[in-house]
Amino acid sequence: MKKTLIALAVLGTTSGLAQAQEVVVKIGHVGPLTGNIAHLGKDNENGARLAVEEYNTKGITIGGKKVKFELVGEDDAADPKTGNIVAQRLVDAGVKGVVGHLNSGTTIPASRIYNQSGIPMISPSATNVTLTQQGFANIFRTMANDAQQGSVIGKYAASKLGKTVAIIDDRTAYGQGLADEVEKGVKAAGGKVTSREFTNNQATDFMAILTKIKAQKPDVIVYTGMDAQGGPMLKQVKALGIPAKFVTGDGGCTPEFIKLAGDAMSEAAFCTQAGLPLDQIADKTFKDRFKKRFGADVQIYAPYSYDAAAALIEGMKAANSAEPSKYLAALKKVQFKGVTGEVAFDEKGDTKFGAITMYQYKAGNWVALK
Ligand code: ABU
Repeated sequence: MKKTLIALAVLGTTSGLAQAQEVVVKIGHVGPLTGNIAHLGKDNENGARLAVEEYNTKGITIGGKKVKFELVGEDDAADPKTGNIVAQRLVDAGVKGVVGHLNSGTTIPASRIYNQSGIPMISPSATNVTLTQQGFANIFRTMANDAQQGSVIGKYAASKLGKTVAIIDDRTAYGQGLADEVEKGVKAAGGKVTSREFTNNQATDFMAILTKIKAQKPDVIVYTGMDAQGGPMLKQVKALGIPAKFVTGDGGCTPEFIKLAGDAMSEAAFCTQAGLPLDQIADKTFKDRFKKRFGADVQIYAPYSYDAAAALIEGMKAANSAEPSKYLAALKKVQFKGVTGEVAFDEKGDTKFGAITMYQYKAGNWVALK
């Protein structure tokens, strides 16, 4: 008995004790892992997962204990009701922070659940302006918002592509909100909005809307929605012989859009991202590490998802605590070099260093315009 006690005491002075005291800190991730934009949800989840795995190699100690971060993934199927259910599930599972959700339409309602629970939530992709205007101290995002994006799209469309613009949205919080901002931008640039039409985020047939728009002969069609609709919509624009330029926002600024639009892609297609091009982000090796780990190319917001997870961890490190009530104040003040560049939040929780990039389709890819 005496020998056993001595052995334990010796262990307690060595790394064996630190090992025994390793604590698991759960970080939630939510996005659509099923449905027509599952490829984007997986992209976001993989970004957060890479951050967690890479931070775990650094041997981080918080509150005197070695910490292992664990990503708990949930699927909200891009559906607001499911989003609320899985948000509550993450809270009940004891996550200390959440990366997500992907869609504004799921993120905004779920943010109320995280707010009531006091758990910090950082979306890497939900761009609707309202998200950070609710007065919630624990809600953040790592990319620019739709006031910035809509203004760029509207002004670019009306000043560079033509004076008359038809706008179609998908009636989601994102699509509708961005369409409103695009309309303001078009008018600010002296252009005219010929019509506002809408579809939904499950639609595949846009012929009736496009036939109506064709008769109005707009110079530009702007679609605010996701790639699952935007790609097929451009195909139908071509099938109807509409000569308008086509512009879509960040929800369509993906390799998947190009695949879905197929031979309708041409240099008359444009899109925006609420961030920097992959070859201009701070960490030039990110895309290769991502590809090596997941065997897939970045779709769009994986780097911003990485930085959202990194911000949660940097906040915990700065506060020397993983308890939300203790590290939230530190998270609000973090500033560090993430994979996308400097990461820091303003008083509302928006990124301080948001960028919007306009792309044009050229020779098989979206190419950033100078
Ligand atoms: N920002 C594009 C897709 C996500 C969203 O805001 O709904």
